[in-house]
Amino acid sequence: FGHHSFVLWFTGLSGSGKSTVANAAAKALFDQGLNPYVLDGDNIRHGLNKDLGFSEEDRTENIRRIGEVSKLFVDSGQIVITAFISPFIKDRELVRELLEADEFIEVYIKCPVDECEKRDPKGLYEKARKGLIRDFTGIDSPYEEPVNPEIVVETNKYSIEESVEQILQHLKSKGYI
Ligand code: GGZ
Repeated sequence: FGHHSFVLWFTGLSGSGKSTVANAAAKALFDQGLNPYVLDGDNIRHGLNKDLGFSEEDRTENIRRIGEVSKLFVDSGQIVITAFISPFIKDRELVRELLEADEFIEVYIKCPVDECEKRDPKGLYEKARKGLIRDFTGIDSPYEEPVNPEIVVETNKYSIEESVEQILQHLKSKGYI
């Protein structure tokens, strides 16, 4: 019956709202009787991937491992929501290839970099501008926009609730939930 496991793979800049929307979407799915799990920096970069930094090579390895973990979750019947910048197209496509075609749902959390910089919830953009942090995405490290994401959520135009609703609508229209 309808529901099966899948990955909602969020991608977007630091400060774009990935974690916020991911956690709100997880709550909405939970309220529908589903049991999603959110993978983010807090439970991955502080644990499994604490040996990795922010060079291009380390980001690629970060995403590869998260892809493999996501695959394990999907194999176990779980719904996963990942919230990582995942700035490189080739890395996201590698994760897509790991999974079945309908198990990978790319969600572009779209927000202009100047708006993310204005929000600067952790003061990281300011530090990057001052040169205190190197290789910061959107400042001196690239972000490659998704070419054909299944969902685009514009967090500078819509509220968190509207963003979640857009994601749920997609999942319903495609028969995931
Ligand atoms: C980007 C950095 C950096 C650099 C530390 N570049 O806003 P945040 O704090 O909570 O989210 C960012 C997080 C990015 O980690 P990811 O694992 O999502 O990145 S990637 O997918 O590219 O591997 C930010 C913080 O870590 N952070 N240094 N240089 N973000």
